Amino acid sequence: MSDVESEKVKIQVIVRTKDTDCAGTDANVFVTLKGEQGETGKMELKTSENHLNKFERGQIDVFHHQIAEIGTVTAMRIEHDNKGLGSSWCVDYVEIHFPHRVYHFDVDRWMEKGRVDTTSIDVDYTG
Ligand SMILES: [Ca+2]
Repeated sequence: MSDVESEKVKIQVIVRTKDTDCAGTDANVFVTLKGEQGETGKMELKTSENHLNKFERGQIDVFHHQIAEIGTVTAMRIEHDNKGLGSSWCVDYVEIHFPHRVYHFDVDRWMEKGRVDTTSIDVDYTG
């Protein structure tokens, strides 16, 4: 194992879709974490540990990623590519589970082209 690989941190990204009409999406979803020592770049949330059809109404989906050390997390961006029918999506919250720390981000917003016209939301970590 190289030094670079040994410095990787295993995280879980947990996303809850709101339990409201048409909240679910089939668009491709990405999360970026910003930390005091760097940022992750866009991570695709591709394979949900617990659902074949991810990001549906009221669902909590769990994703696994390995990232380089970025220090204390300061902000999170969640975005989607607006693909698929009914791509609008209402996100309740995102939680990032590090081995020794959990960062909770309340989102509670729609992401879509059209009405609110945003497919990207930045949330600062407020503790
Ligand atoms: Ca879906």
